[in-house]
Amino acid sequence: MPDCIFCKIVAREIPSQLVYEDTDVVAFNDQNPRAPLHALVVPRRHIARLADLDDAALAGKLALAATKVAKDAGHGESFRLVVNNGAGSGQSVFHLHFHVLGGRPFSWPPG
Ligand code: DGP
Repeated sequence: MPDCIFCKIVAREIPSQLVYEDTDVVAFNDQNPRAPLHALVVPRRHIARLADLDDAALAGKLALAATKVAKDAGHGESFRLVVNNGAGSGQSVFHLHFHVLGGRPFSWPPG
């Protein structure tokens, strides 16, 4: 997707701090971290929103990659995954991404 910032990160056209990659999934640090660990786990192929994801295997790979990122950062026992789906939920980049947050306490319910 030509104008997608996360497609450009996946393609290494713009720099990021990669923390994980495999054939289907890439994870990199968020540029505006909200916790000591704040990484974004994305599919390599462009999928705009979670609601557009229809590949169960890829969904599992994203979840497993997110867990690995948390564990590798030393937060495997306490971390949070967030997916904003749609502008009304706070999604600002329309390439599916799981936020992986860790390293501080989290309140519930989220804001
Ligand atoms: P969301 O609001 O759920 O769509 O989250 C988008 C996140 O993407 C937000 O936390 C900031 C991050 N972000 C936006 N542009 C870039 C970028 O160019 N590089 C990196 N590393 N993160 C970005």
